[in-house]
Amino acid sequence: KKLLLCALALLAVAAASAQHADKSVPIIPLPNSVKQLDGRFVISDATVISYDSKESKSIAELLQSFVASQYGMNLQLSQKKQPKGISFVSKDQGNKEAYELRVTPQEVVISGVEAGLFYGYQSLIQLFPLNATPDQLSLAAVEIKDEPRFSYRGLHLDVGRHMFPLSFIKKYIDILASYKLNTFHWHLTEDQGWRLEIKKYPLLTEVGGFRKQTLLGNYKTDGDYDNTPYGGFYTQEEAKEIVAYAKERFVTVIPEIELPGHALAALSAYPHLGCGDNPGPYTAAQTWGVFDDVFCAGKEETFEFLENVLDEVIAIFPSEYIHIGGDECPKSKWKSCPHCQKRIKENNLKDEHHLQSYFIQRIEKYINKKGRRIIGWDEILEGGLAPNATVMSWRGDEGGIAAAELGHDVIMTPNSYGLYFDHKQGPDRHREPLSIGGYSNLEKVYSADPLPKALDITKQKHVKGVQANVWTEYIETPKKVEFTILPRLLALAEIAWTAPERKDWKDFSENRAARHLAKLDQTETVYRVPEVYGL
Ligand code: TNX
Repeated sequence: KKLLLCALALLAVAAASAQHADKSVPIIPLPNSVKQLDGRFVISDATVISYDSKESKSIAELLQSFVASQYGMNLQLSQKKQPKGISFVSKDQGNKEAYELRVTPQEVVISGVEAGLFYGYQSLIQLFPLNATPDQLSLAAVEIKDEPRFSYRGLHLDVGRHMFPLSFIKKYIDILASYKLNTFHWHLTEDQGWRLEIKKYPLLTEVGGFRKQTLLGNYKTDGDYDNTPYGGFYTQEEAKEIVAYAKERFVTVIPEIELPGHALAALSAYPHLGCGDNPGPYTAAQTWGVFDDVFCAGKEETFEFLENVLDEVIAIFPSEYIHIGGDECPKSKWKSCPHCQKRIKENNLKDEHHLQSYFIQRIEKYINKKGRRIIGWDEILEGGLAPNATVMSWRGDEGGIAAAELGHDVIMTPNSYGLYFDHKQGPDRHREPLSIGGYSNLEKVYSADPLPKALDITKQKHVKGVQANVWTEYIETPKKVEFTILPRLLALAEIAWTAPERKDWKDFSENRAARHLAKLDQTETVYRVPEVYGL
């Protein structure tokens, strides 16, 4: 009996170490099935990359330029599969994001369709050695079958508080796509700036696109302001360029137009949309926070304006979702506005919270009529949720749980799960760049499970995915954006993609993330050295 126990124990140890070996592929996010095989596949100048369709050709070309730029080797492309070659095969794996990748000493085969093929390519290039000369380039044999846990894997960027150049937006999308995130939530309007050209309302960007000075925080006093206008905006052509760029990388761009709150920049351009009979003048906000002046919910002009804006937004962005904000809308102006009070009475609304719900539901109806769906921050639950709305849960997970229980789709982005990437990455604020506060390190993000524990199992299907948010009050340059998303983005990618039972913090932090950061060291991209490495 003792012997049997002993054998069982040995077996358990063997299983555990096999499992560990199984996990040590250097890929982030960790694939959902990995089998290590014997031997290596050697890449030389004679290695041919083959494809079998227009779609797989473009991915084959990506690999060709990767090998050329990394190792200075020019591999040939071919429509015919060659012995000892690398081939991209268009084969539906059931889920458009799924792929298979097989590396053997004889060949490399990547199969999938659309995003799946692209993700197969992303996994493949992560298997390449960091430092190798062309004469010693080889890959360890492995068989990977992979598909994501969640269909929505997002990262947000606030370009309202600070403006970022188009070239950086593209780099941001590149970073996102290389870790298999598939959604870029572009927060385009804020109290401090309106950043998207709207042809019908040119003052939105001419006036609302600029504020009086560059702010690095609330610590400046009025006397310090230098009166240099700060701002900028994206033209519709530029926004379309971003949509196309993202599409090539299988990233959907969801635009956000904030309403009814966070609207000061819009009001600075079109003051008649504020409350009361003679509203304004307003200026785009010069400090951070939440402001009392919001779109008037009583005037028909407000809805006419927003519908016209949304028409143009819908024409630029083909995404199923249009984000309509909905957060942090103070009700004080509505309380004293005769138009809002009239609306409340005429529609038998209980109070201003129900007026907010009236507002969102009316916008939802309009957007649904155009064949799109709305998504909003969890405040849209107040006063009754719009019937088809998807909720982005940010103030903890309660909003997400409540919405899922009502049968609504949900994206989890709770600040309590460490998903606010504007929060500092170390405990000591004196050692971190100035930030809004809060504390979220790599381990905290990694340990988050987007499925809230308190959510009934039958409602879990409504949780479509997870996103991290990058608010930029204190982040004014592209380098600081990189610093704040990296390496936390690596952990986000893994909780969004990999089955929770496969998560392994030790392997992630000691092996895989460390290797990815070493790779970043070879580029211009900056990151915070995570605390786990002892700094
Ligand atoms: C809350 S999250 C906000 C933003 C701020 C952020 C700072 C959300 C819907 N609203 O307006 O920038 O906190 O962390």
